[in-house]
Order: sequence, then structure tokens, then C-alpha cells
Amino acid sequence: MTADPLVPPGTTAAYDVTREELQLAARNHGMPLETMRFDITPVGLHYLLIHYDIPKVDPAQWTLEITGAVQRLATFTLDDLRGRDAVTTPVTLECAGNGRARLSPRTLSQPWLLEAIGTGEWTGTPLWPLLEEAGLAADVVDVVFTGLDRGVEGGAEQRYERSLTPDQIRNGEVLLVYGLNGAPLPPQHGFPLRLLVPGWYGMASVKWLSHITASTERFAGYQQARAYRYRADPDDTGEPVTRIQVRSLMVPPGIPDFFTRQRYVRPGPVLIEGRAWSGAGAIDRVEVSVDDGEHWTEAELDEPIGRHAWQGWRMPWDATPGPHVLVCRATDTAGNSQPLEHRWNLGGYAVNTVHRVGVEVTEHPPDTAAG
Ligand SMILES: Nc1nc2c(c(=O)[nH]1)N[C@H]1C(S)=C(S)[C@@H](COP(=O)(O)O)O[C@H]1N2
Ligand SMILES: [Mo]
Repeated sequence: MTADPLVPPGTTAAYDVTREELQLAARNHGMPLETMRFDITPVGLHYLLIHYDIPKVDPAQWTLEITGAVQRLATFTLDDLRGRDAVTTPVTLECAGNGRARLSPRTLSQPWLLEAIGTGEWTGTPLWPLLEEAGLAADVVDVVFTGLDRGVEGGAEQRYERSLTPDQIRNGEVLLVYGLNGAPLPPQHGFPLRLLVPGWYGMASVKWLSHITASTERFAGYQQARAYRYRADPDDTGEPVTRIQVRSLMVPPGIPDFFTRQRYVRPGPVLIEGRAWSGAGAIDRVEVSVDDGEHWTEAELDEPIGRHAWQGWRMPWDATPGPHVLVCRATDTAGNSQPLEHRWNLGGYAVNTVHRVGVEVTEHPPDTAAG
């Protein structure tokens, strides 16, 4: 057995998952990493993160309202939105908490290891033109997005709400989406309408969207002002979590042990492959090590499939018998690289440490050797 590859050398992690974490993990599933082989994640394999309950929405009754500091209040039906300019684009979503369970100590929340990712082909209409038609007042500082789901968090009942500044919407990339992979949004991904903020961690993309409110005051809702901030300790107000930090992940090579997930690879030619993405720019390079970071080789990059979608990479390896720790590390065009060791923060956000996968290269996985 190789050392636990989820734990960088010289650090420790405790996997004493609590009952509450298990409860969340069973509701909010990740995307099995072998399904990175698909350019577009099939519906059902995309990760899920749902703070409260999945609402059942009657599309005939549902409307989207634009209210607050606008010249013209507006109400849209689903057909109104579907009749507007449509954009279909692949976008990689990642939960800001992806990697959280690898930290020690860690905040008790959804205990993601590495699978809180997925790439959908989303269909919707750009948000900015709707806001322009409504006529945002000149002194609007935040546009607030409210979902239909309701729950209690931080000791207070609330709807799931997030905001963006007008400047964060103006570039035209933010979409109101009603389609995923050529079909209507499924209930778990926000039917009938969600916000999609390409390049940002998932928390910004409000599902089951029903209200957009233009506000002349800074929005101070729980998901904006308390959750999703990089904090050093509970008294720190911290900086907001926004764009996705650079990450690469590897399709685990070989075959797994059912229970431990230890990987077994036969000696000889092996294709190490995976995906890389960043909300700060495009991918510049992915480097791969087959000796736990002693030596690095540049992987070959596939053609990009979209500006805000993951990019494939591959590297041939001639696997030699024995234990190996395979590592991948991406660097984006803004010059950010994945760190070799975990960078800790209170909420466990953006833990984009290099991906290490332990493999045992052998002609004889255990039970054949035993027989
Ligand atoms: N209304 C609402 N929107 C939401 C959430 C939620 O709980 N309620 N979760 C957010 C978080 S934290 C993430 S990571 C993404 C997950 O999107 P997905 O489940 O479609 O992958 O949705 C975001 N939008
Ligand atoms: Mo998330």
C-alpha cells in the first residue's frame, strides 16, 4: 500500500466523518472522477450541492420577477425567457468546498474530497440585456438573486440568496439557464430556471431562481456576508470567495479495490489523462509526476471545448512495477499554479492542492497473488 495520497507529505488529515457530514454526503453526491472521460458530464453524474430541500416547481405557475431599484418592474414566464436570444455553452462548475474533507481541522459542512465538479452544456439567455431593459437605477450596487428553496442556516430562516455587482454582470457572460445537455433543467439543478455565473465557484449560480432585486445597498445575506468567505478564524470577516482557482484532476488509472479504492495498474504503457480548469484564465500547462513530485513532465493539452469549460490533458507513461504516487499540477494563463501543500482557511474553500493518486503497478493484484 502507498501512503494516503490525499494527504500531502508532512501534513495530517483526520477522516473521522460525523453523522451530520455523512447525512449531507448522501444527499449531495460528487462526480466519479473516471467520468472526466466525457467532455460533457451526463446528467445524473454532475455533482450536486443543495443547502436545503429540492423544491417542486409548477412551471405554469412559476415566474421570474425583476424588482427593486429599476425603472420598469418586470415579470417573465418561462416561455418569455425561452423566446429571447438563446446561448448554449459548456461550463465547468465546481463547489467552493471541493477538497474540504482533506483539511485538518476542517469546518463541519459537506465533506467533499475531490469530486464536486461537472461540466454541463447549459442553455439560457444572457442576463444583462434583461437588466438593461428593466433600467437599473444609477445607484444600484448589488443585484440580488433569490431561490425558491428555504431553510435555516447560521441560526436564521432564509431563502438561498446571493448577489453580484452590476460590473460582474455587464460582461454578458452571466446567463439565466433553463436547459442542461439539450433537455430542461432537472429538479436537482434548479428547474425551471437558474443563474449561471461562468468561471465562478458554484455558490454564485442560484438555482430555482424566482426573484432578481436591484439594490442600492450592499447585500448582506448569509451566503454572501457570512458563508463563502476566506477566513482565518471566526472573528475574521474575510475576503469573498468568487472565481474558481486553478485545478487539475486525473482519471484514476488502472482498476480500484472496491472498498479502499487503492488502484492497481499492470506494468507497461498507460495513458495518464484528466482535465484542468481555472476561473482566472485559460490553462497554460499541466505537469505530471510519476514519482510524487520529484520530476515533472508537461502533459499534452487537448483543444479547449469552451472558454469556461475544463480542458483535457494526457501523458503516456511506461509503468514499472512497484508503488508510485502520480501527481498532476495545472498552471493558468494568469500564472497561478496549484499548491503542493494544502492552504488552510476556516470554511475549507478552494483547497486546490495538486491531485495525488497512489497506484500499485503489478502483474498480480492481491487475490490472484494469494491464489
Ligand atoms: N437556490 C440554491 N441555489 C444554489 C444552491 C442552493 O443550495 N440553493 N447551492 C449552490 C452551491 S453551494 C453550488 S456548489 C451549486 C451547485 O450546483 P449543482 O447542484 O447544479 O451542481 O449551486 C448553488 N446554487
Ligand atoms: Mo458549493
